[in-house]
Amino acid sequence: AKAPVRVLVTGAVGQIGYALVPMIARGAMLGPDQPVIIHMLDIEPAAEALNGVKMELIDAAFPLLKGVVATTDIVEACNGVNIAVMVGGFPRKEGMERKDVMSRNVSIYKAQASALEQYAAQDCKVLVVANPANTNALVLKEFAPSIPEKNITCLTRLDHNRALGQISERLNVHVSDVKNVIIWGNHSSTQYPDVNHATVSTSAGQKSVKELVGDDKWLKTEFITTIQQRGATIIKARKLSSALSAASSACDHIRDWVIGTPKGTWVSMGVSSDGSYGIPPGLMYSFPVTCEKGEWSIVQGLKIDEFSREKMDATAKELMEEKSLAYSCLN
Ligand code: NAX
Repeated sequence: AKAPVRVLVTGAVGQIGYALVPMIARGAMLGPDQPVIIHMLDIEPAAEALNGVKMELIDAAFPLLKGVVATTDIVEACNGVNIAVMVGGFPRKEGMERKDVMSRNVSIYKAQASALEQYAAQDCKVLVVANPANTNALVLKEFAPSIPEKNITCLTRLDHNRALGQISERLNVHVSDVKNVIIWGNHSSTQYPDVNHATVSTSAGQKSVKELVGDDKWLKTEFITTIQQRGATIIKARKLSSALSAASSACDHIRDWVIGTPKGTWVSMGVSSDGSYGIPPGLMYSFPVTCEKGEWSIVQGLKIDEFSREKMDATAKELMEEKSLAYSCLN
């Protein structure tokens, strides 16, 4: 039998955390034959609720779940973890300045970076979900210099999956037949969902999404804004932000990273830029990536037209601004 993998979920009491831990315990993240030990961290006011989630995990009698650590102590939470999914953070509340929210998250991610660096397993893979996701991941990377840069990522897979979903609805094809959309940039309303290289599997082979949709105007306007605004649309409908889709996408992100992407398929991940496609090196930016043997690589050589270039640069510019805001919070 395989040795259990330790998976940390921070903010485990929150909506995403509550949806995510049972998925992990059922094998949706690491596969149906991989035992797991789930570490859950939340803050002191949530300690009792955290214990309640632990009780439910026990009650569900998951065959793959070999242990649960539920704690408000960051050191205990990080101890020996192989995977860390960072969902906990400080949400923006009405009337709050952007800088105040940033400042709170910078201090959280700075502290958690040090704890991960000191106590997590050497090869720990980190996924930041909490917003501002790219910039929280950037702070984590800066303050955990001994964690390999390639092990720190942020979630844009939800946006990627939303784009697959919208194309599937529009073309009336199954979502699993659509592939190779791209989310470029920030997990924010400046992200650029790009279908220029996306395809659909049909009985007559792979067809281009652009050709099948046949409506360039829709792809360049409504499609893009639908994906950019999807989070807000869900809040409007549910009075709560996306949770099950975020949790499911976090599982997809880690699963593909660890197990690998299928041949000929790429996914979107927020990763540290190496300068590919003219994106400033070191910026945490969402790129198309393929994964093999636990390592992601940015897909190279895609043709970028002028429309795409502008959108890719606009979202990079926003990330540079967030980066300087984050740095200004350090002083
Ligand atoms: P909730 O407010 O329901 O849960 C957040 C949890 O984090 C709470 O239980 C809170 O006590 C805990 N927490 C706060 N500070 C903490 C700390 N320092 N250490 C550990 N835990 C801490 O939010 P939820 O709806 O679950 O969303 C979580 C985060 O995901 C938010 O930042 C949200 O903006 C972000 N999202 C990111 C998405 C993405 O695609 N990257 C999509 C969904 C989601 O909006």
